[in-house]
Amino acid sequence: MMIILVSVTVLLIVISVAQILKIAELSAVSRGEKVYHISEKENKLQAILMLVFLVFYFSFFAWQYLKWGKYMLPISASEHGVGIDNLMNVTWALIIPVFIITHILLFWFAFKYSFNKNRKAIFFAHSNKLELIWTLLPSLALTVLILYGLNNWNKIMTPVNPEKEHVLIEVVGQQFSWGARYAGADGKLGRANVNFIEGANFMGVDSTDKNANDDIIVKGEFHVPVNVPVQFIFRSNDVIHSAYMPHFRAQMNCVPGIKTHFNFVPIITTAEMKKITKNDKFDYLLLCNKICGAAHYNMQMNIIVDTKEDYQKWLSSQKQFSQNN
Ligand SMILES: [Cu+2]
Repeated sequence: MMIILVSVTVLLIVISVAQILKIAELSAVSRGEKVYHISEKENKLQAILMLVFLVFYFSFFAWQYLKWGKYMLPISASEHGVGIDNLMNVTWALIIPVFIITHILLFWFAFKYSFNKNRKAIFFAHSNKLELIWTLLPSLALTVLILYGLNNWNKIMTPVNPEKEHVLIEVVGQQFSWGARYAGADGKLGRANVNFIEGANFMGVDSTDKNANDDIIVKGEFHVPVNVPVQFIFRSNDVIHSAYMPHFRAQMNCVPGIKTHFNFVPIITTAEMKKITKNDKFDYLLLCNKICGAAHYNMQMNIIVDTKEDYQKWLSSQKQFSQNN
């Protein structure tokens, strides 16, 4: 009811303002005034406002950076993340100067070339040279960025060589929590199927598959060893989720019915990152980055990066799948 009343009131105000303006316009016409004539004073004011806006605009960006800059991510905790950060920095280095120069020119020109009845505009239809410059320069910049990006992408998306030392973890998302499963001593994850999801077996692990016996399933937090490649397999039990590990510059969709992959090498332990960020409460996080329902914001899991020894200790203290069932 309140919304309807407010909407009707706003509508009536708009209609009355429009009517008042119309009356003012008609009475000006009847006095023989030129209604759409813009005086020199108005023109100058608009030109100055362009410069005022320019200052306000850049001050606003500076203020935002000073106010929210502290929420930026710390240095990358994964090997490939360093490459992503470099790519990002190169992109900024290209974009920021262009952004500043074009915006200064935009508003300065609006000020400098505001209407002047004594000045005649130059009729300028075409220049091959100009066309060539503003086509070639952006294409060149974009080609460099895309090739650089592709190079990074190929490095990031190459799966871990299964022959080499690595940790295999399956991450499953469901409304509204995460679970992680380790392959255990045999290095093989047991089969899983949504039809087996029941009670504590929220990952739908097939208990008749012997590869599943030594699998380790954890909730709340999962551990990874530092400097060892981690191969992730992602699944979803219900809707599309997105496994987002910002400190490792990693994100991959979890899609019901298919398995997706990602891998990274953690290079900074949780204890070291606590020192770097000067925050005793710091924890790496796995978040959901796809709005998947009402409690989406609360869908997270802690990631602990341990030394190899601590990781082994933690892993051996966890229950195997066969001990739970
Ligand atoms: Cu989700």
